[in-house]
Amino acid sequence: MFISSKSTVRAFPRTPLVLCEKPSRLLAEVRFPSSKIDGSYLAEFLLEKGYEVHGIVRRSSSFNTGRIEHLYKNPQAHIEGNMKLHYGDLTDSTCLVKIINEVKPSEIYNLGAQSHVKISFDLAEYTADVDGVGTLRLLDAIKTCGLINSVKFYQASTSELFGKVQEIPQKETTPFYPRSPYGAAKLYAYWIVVNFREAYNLFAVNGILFNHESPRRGANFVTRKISRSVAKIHLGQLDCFSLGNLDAKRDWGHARDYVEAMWLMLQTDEPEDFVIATGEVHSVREFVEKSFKHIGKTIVWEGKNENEVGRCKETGKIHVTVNHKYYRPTEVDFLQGDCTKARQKLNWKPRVTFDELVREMVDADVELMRNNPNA
Ligand code: GDR
Repeated sequence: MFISSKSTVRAFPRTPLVLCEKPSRLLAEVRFPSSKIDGSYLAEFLLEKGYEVHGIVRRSSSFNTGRIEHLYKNPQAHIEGNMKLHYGDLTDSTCLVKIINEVKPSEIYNLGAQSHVKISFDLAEYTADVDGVGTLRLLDAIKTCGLINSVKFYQASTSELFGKVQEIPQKETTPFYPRSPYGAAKLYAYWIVVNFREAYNLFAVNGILFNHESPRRGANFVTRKISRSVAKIHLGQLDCFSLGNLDAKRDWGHARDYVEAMWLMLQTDEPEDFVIATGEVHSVREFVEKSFKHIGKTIVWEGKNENEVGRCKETGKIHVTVNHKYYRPTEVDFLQGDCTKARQKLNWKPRVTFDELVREMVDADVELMRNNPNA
């Protein structure tokens, strides 16, 4: 669901004064997947700032706008206010040209992607098309529409570029070594953005964001899979769930903090690439332990590799098993970002701590599952 939709947001400040004073920022278009978390938080953030936000949504036979429903002027009737949606797709150049030409944005945030790393091994060609060439299509559409000198472009780059890390921690100058079709596609996107900046003087930036989570995270990313399962176990709706590599380590922040960094990158005078991260590293195993701790259970690990299980110390029940099907052909074992540049130049810093993130996700899923056990 979350990988199937992409959307764009355009924005312009509502106040006529700002329109007059800053004509180059009159309009902003933001590509974001409406059913993904970043798009929904970014849309909220921009609407709050007075932007008019335009999103591109991929056509689907089922509704895929769940995470932005509350942003409609009338959510019951889907009546648009300052958030407007367009049907479109990163694989369709014509529609991108049409939408950009109609909207004439001043800011574009390209968050559209097939964003699941494991799934990219199965959908490698599609991932390359959407995440890699799709970025080129969007950049070319800006050029075709004659907006190269007026628009500011944000590209959702990723810590997956660092893959098999060549340096710890990873910063803007760390060499890339992607480990998946997703990472390789994003590598192309990264460099085509740099090329448009250097060749055509486009204000284009790469936000190299490390993992960022929230209760809105898609259900098959590891943090949300854990928080959902732990919530169901707490409510007696589930006994046990399976994970893959428990020892993978990530630098996990909160998505709400990270969309602010996206916006800040477009408010600078010179386009530059930035790493956005917390600098803290935790394992999948730790995320599991903390989530269970929050519902009053202590997890004790037994066994090794695929035979490892997580048992509840208090009840003796096995709640976690390991399943090989969740392993990746090539894994990214360890990511830790150094966001010193963003701290210094954007005055950005992460606010939500790891403990707060885990608690917020588990609490939200307990609430969700209590009201709707089939969610
Ligand atoms: P990631 O996120 O691949 O880092 O990419 P994900 O949550 O999928 O995996 C994180 C780590 O957890 C391990 N893992 C599992 N992962 C999933 N999904 N399901 C499991 O059952 C499981 N068990 C263990 C993985 O092997 C991995 O090491 C995310 C995406 O949002 C990208 O789009 C984004 O670019 C990066 O974060 C930054």
